Amino acid sequence: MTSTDTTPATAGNAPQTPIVTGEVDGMVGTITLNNPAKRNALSRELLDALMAQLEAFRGASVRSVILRAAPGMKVWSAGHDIRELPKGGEDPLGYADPLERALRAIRTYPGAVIAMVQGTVWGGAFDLVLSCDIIIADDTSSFAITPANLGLPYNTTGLLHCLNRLPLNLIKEMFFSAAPVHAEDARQWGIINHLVSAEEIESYTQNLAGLISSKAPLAIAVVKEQLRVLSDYQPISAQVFERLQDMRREIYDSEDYKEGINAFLEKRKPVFYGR
Ligand code: YXS
Repeated sequence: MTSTDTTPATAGNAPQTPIVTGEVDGMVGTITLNNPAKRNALSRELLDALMAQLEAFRGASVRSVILRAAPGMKVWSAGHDIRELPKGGEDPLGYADPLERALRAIRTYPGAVIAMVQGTVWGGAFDLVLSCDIIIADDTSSFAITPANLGLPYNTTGLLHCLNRLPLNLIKEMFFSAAPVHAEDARQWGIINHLVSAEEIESYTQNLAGLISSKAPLAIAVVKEQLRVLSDYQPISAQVFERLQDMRREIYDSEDYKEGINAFLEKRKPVFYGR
């Protein structure tokens, strides 16, 4: 098993504990998110390291990738790093946002990307997990999408990811309530492919990744891209798209959005007035 970490050593000091590590075992690569102090918040630093690891795997023709949190973490990922969200006046989830770039990197990786989920998944990390091809979770897992906690306008691409995977009534309940969907319900709703015990999730995931890696890689890479192109294809007119963007701009310019961010940073509950 070879391991590579992509977190640069700090100049002059001993290398920090890498917040993202990669290991390759045969034709299966594993990316581990390891920033417990910030609950694996999806910061630019963490996401750049994740994307660098995927690129390294692509260069090494790694056929299947497992994406996981470090063992023992109760939070798989706390979602977008709220400290890096704009404080208003610009799209908080624009095309160039590091999270959006990471989602595209996962969705275009020419091999299976399998999310192995132990612990809670929040906000944009739910979009990250949904962007993986297969999700395997244990009974400590839960999934929440939380823009309503921040007053944040989710982006249309992210809504499409949800619409391609989940029933509309579940999507509405998750976005409206920001409440976590726990493991058993996640299995029943089809959020996850397999719910397995904490004891067996690692071997189960490794075995599935190994099985997929033994199949014809070109056939898998192409069928994955065909499915991505077909599922992303949603003909909406330029006028409709512009109207949706306008509606989102109203939100990210709102007092509520500023209040949501500030409340998190000040560690207090937000009070929203709908303006
Ligand atoms: O105060 P320190 O410096 O120790 O740091 C604290 C938290 O500030 C930090 N942290 C985060 N930092 C940036 N962005 C985050 N999303 C984030 N979450 C946590 O981690 C340190 C420990 O946090 P603490 O004390 O709350 O940990 P805990 O174990 O008591 O609770 C774990 C969580 C995940 C339940 C709690 O941290 C939490 O509720 N975090 C926020 C989850 C969330 O709302 N995520 C959505 C982010 S926005 C996003 O993803 C999308 C844009 S959207 O809004 O559309 O969904």
